Amino acid sequence: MLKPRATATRELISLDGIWNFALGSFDTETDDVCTRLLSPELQIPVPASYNDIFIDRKIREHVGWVYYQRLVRVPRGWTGEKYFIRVDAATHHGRVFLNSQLVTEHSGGYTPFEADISDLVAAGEEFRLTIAVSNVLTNDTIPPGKIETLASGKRKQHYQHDFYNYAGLARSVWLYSVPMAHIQDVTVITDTAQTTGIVEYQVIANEALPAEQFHVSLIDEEGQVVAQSSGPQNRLQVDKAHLWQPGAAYLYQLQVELLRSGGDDGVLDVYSVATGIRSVKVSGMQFLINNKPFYFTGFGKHEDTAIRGKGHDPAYMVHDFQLMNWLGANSFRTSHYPYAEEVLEYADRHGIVVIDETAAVGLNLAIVAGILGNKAPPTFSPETINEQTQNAHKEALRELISRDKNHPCVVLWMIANEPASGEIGAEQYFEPLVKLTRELDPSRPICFANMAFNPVNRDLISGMFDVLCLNRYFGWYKHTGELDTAEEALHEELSGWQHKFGKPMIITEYGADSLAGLHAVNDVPWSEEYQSRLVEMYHRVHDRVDAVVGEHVWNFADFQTTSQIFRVDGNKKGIFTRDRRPKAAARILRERWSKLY
Ligand code: GCB
Repeated sequence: MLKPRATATRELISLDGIWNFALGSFDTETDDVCTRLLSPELQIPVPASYNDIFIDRKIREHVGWVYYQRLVRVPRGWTGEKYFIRVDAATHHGRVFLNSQLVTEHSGGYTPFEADISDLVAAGEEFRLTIAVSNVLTNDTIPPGKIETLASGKRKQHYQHDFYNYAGLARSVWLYSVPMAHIQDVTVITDTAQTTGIVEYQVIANEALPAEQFHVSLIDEEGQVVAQSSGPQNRLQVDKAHLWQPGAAYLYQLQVELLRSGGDDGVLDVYSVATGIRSVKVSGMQFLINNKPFYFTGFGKHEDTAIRGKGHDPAYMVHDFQLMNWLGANSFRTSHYPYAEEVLEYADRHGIVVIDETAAVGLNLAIVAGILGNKAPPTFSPETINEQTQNAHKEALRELISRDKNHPCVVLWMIANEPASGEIGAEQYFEPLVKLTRELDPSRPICFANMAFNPVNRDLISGMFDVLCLNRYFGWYKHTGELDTAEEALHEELSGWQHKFGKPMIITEYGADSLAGLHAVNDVPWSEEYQSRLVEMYHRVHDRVDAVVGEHVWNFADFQTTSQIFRVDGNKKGIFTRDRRPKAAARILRERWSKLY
């Protein structure tokens, strides 16, 4: 699905701003809110999660549907065009109503969807746009969850991940136009052969058009056309190409034109895709970008800030990238869901490498049970993670790859975080997902994040993946306060994985909670010093294990979680506080990463 853009043939109107807002019930079927005018008593900014905007527990902890509404006018010049409402994300289910009519619905809280409204409202007319959003998570959704009805009748949402279930319209909403005959999709795959850049493209139009009506130009950063071609698919070659390099991005524009038929001048439609020429490969124990070994330094992140929750905010986005750059971080992971497309565009532009993750977090019933000291039910069963979950997971993969396939920054797909990879049923669950991911994108390696309960002798699925990604908390959840023992245990474990698989390994999570301002001379967990010493301990081990090709600290910044006795106003494993002030460990990372690469 192409990101909407204003071009010579397309127009784009942002619907961000203040919308009317209301709580709905658990089930929209019984609600008539979408068919009437909402009072402006409660108003809300878009984009933002709704939970922390109001001073009202009922809204913060609401389980079910909420409604967003505003008036929208279709520009009068759009007669003869096609136009769409596009929602960048509705977490986790969205239903779009035009006046009283349902025009589209979508499940999956972090990928876009749209509705063609050209036949429903004429150019120049105004309509009432209502978007119903539900935050409910069940075994049919990704991520999964479960609803409990408390004795009081209140519904409580449970889920197997720790970050807070922020919901609403956390990304932009758009109204945009395209010409009647238009470009529907573009796929770009790049490679390198010595100094030559190779760009393969495929264009899909919404109507069958002869090949000569497709015209493609590759334009460099100086505006010079460096290669041209016709036809809906082809292969372009660029001599002495400027490669997209980590830390040194170079972006060509792949400009696609649909020409008018009959040879008369002019175009039906035009759309450009920012294209970084680079190659990604796994070879032995190395991860190669442009045939050079790459070592990942950086973080698992969250889209999380005070008040806006998961609302996209360009000021925070740029500041976060500045802080990562200050530390010498060259990469990050979109833990634990696809991030706003603007984040990937920025990473493309600035040469930051991305591990792109689906929202498949919490496919593991042993973690929560383990924390509560209960016996865990099986993760994979008809009553728990089942065929419906797997179908939702497949859809999540399709939508992630369809949205992000053209970003040069994305070098690795992460298809799940910490699933029960050692339990019966894991292979049957993951095999079809691995196959699907490889069919959807044969050009990138794939991985999942393995957790400590499934070490090398218990894990059943790592053989299917190209890169081993390990989340490990030695010195924190295990061997707490005992860094010497933790160091030995970590080294032994990583050596075991290297010995068995001989594949590149990224430590995709390591870290410790620390309360900013808490200091201690001894190894006192929660102090800034302990967090610092723990990351130093990991670094010593990473440097001793050849297969380790990267380290992502958990987490970039402190973030909000559900209420738990081992979280203090959220997860405090940030190297920065939630308002982005550095803790002591920032210095350790800066020293190491800015020298390393
Ligand atoms: C993990 C999870 C991450 C948690 C983290 C923690 O393994 O992948 O989502 O936030 O541990 O701090 O417990």
